[in-house]
Order: sequence, then structure tokens, then C-alpha cells
Amino acid sequence: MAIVPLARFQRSSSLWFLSTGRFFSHFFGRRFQSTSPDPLVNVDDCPVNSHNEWGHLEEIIVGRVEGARVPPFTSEVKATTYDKWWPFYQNHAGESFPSPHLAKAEAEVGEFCRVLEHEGVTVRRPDLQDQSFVYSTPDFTSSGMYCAMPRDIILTVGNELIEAPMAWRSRFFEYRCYRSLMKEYFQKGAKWTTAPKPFMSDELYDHDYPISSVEDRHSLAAEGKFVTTEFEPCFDAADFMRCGRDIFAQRSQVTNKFGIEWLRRHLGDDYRVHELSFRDPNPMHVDATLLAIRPGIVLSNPDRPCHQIDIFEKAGWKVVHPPQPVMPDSHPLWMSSKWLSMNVLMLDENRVIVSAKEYPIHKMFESLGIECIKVDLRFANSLGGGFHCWTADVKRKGTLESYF
Ligand code: DAV
Repeated sequence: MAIVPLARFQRSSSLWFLSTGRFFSHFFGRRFQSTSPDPLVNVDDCPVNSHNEWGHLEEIIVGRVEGARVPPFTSEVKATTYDKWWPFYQNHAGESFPSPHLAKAEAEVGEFCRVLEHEGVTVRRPDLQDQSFVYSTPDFTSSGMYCAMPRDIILTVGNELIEAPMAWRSRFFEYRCYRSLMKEYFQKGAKWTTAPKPFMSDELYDHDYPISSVEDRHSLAAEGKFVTTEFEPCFDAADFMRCGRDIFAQRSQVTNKFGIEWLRRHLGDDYRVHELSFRDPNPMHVDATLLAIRPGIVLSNPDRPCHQIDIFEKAGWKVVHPPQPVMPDSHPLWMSSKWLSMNVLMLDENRVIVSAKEYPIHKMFESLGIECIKVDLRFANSLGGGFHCWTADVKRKGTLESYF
């Protein structure tokens, strides 16, 4: 539905109510339009527009490998990483991730960008900043990490870019890498919001939280206990899955209820923000656990059943369990599980960018009538993300719709 420069109509025509989507939204309670920060900017031309995970992709931000550093081994890093990697963090905090590995990752991400461009997608990249810089706030001292995973920090909701209030101290200044892009998109008509920046003081963390055994973590997660407290809002954008008017959120190690409530109130009545939970001892980012790939189909990690999957089933959605990943144990994954196999990027409802070596999941997509575009991102996976994590939506075709 076309979006007209509303402010101009308001000034010049008493027929604006009938002439615009406001007529429809008034009677049907659905959002067919948004306002622009500059009334002279026509939001039809807004460079930012993405309501879901599957609309035809036109523009995307892809993260960068260069300069990635091992974060300090803080409570929140300990709680969200596997114990086999704890000595790696203890011994290499503040150093570069191994350079030969990063060189291979950079080549893979470069190829990923070329494939996207070949498919007609405009690719944008963040600015680099020196991640070795040690900073102090009134509450803590840390060095940085990277700007590899835009999905964690940028939540795109319609014409709005929201900078997420992430919970890792090593990510406190990560937003700076995206400011050139944010300013540019704002100038061209996007809405730009930064969620309340957390202090990240000691009160935000349960410093006694990390428990090494998986069983202990299961019971803690089931009791709703995580390394982050409810001291102040925090969330990573990757803990939210967008399906038009319905947005699904996960309370995780880095996203608290305060953060989910902040987003719910910020988005207002046009959206329903649902909180989901999973049988997962270590939840962090929902996009290797649950991922909607087109209207009516959601991928659900078979190792992490969703306690509220009936929301999808009752709405007639098909719940598809992807096959087990085939990544060898020998390949280092410093920040994630092997389930990056389902962390895919939809180019549209019928085409997916998927890991070249994850053969079983190719068959699954093909059986759903979805064409696989195979790209190898294994070395880049080591930094904690697949195709979905390595990107943030800027523009997809489509309008705000309801699928539930
Ligand atoms: O292992 O499920 C994947 C996403 C991290 N950004 C995991 C985490």
C-alpha cells in the first residue's frame, strides 16, 4: 500500500483522511502508514522498510571481520559460552582472534557479499573501530569485540531502525560502527531510535550465575534465572523474530523482561510482542532456535522445543524441524552451537542463503520448494553467527501485515 507524505496532506487538504491509509487503519485497526521525521521526505522512498524475515530483499548490512578481538572473560561471557572455550577467553582476552582464521573468515564474508550483490541486493558495511581500545565508564572497564553481527544490535521494524541496548560490556561502544549508516538512513527518511543505554553496572549481572554443568543451566533457565538481572532494560535485537504485526521475543542471557517490555511499549498497539521460551540451557539469540522463513512456515530447532509452539500451530503454521547439523567437532565455534546451520537468510519466500556444507538442510529446503543458494561461511561461523546473524535487514519489499 502506498504511503503518502501525510504532513503535506494535512496542511493542504481536508480530504487527507480519506485519501490515505488512515481511513483504513481507523476502521480496521491496522497500520498502513507511518510518519517521516521530515514531513517533506516521501516515505514511499524510505530506504528502510522491513517487516518480516522473508520479504524480497533489496538492501542489507553485512558485518565485518577485520579487527575482531577476544572479549574480556566477564560473567556474561562465561554464562553464554561453552566451558570448553573458557580457557581460550581467559588466555586471550583483549587479543585478536587468531589471524589466519580471521583471514579465511574475511574471504568468506567477502564472497557472501558478492553473492548478495549478484542476486541484486545492495550491501552496506559498518565502519571499523579499534576494538583494542580500553574504555572506562563510571561502572566498568573493558575492551571491545567486533562489528561482525549487525543482527544483534540493529532491529528493523518497518521504517524504523532501533539500536538495541546490548548486555555485553565488550559491546558497549559497538553502536559507533553503525552511526554513519544510521545518520544516512535517517537523512533519507528512516526513523532512528536508540533504546535506553544500559549502565552495565554490577547490578545488571548475577556474578555467581555461571554454572558449568548443562543440567544446572537447564534448571536455572527453566526457573527463569539468567545471568542478566532486571536492574535495567537490555536486549539483543537477535532475540526478536519479526512476523509483521507479531514479534516473537526470547528472554535470554542477554535479553531481560524489562527490555522486552520496553520494546513492547515503544512499538505500541500496532504490534503484538509475544514472549517465548524454549528448552535451552543457554539461550542467547533466537535465530538458531526458531526462524520464520515464509508466511506459514517456521523452523523450530528439534533440540530446543518451544513451550508456546501452539501459537503457530493454532494459526495454521507448519512447524518444520531442521535436520541435525553436520559441522565437525574439530571446527572451533567460540561463541555458538552448531545450530548455525538453521541461521539462514531468506532472499525472498522462495530463495535461501544456506551453508554450502550443511547438506541435510539443503534437502529440507528443497522439499519445501525453496531454492538453496549455497555459500560457505564456516570460518566466519567461529565468531558466533550464520547468515542471519552476520546481517541486518534494511529493505525488503512488503507492508505491515498480520499472519496470526
Ligand atoms: O548457538 O544457538 C546462535 C546465534 C548467536 N548469535 C546458538 C547461538
